[in-house]
Amino acid sequence: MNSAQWLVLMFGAAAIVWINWYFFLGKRAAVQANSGATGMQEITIQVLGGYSPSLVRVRKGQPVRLTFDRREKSGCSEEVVLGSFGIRRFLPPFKKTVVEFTPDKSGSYEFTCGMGMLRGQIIVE
Ligand SMILES: [Cu+2]
Repeated sequence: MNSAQWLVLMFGAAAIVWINWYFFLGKRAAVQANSGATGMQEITIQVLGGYSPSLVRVRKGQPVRLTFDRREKSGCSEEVVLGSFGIRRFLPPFKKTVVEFTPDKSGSYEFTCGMGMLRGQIIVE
């Protein structure tokens, strides 16, 4: 093999490692919501081609305030759906939208865009 072929091979291997890290390990880095003196568990989720963080940990029985900070106009992310909590909310572009609920059962709950393409997860424990 010549050096150009090696380069392509190395690049391909690096891309595979990165993709695996991004989808499997990166996604697992859950963010624990902060709860201040009020007991409100607050977290801001950036909406830009996906949800960041996409995995959020909260405690059962305490109110949760998710602030969706939508930084794009792409039609895909204009709605967020938390089916298990009966929530469907329009997210105006370049604005922050607050969604509040109190999880009363532990488990793992999905939140998605209106079409179910972008996905995130809330873990209640
Ligand atoms: Cu979508």
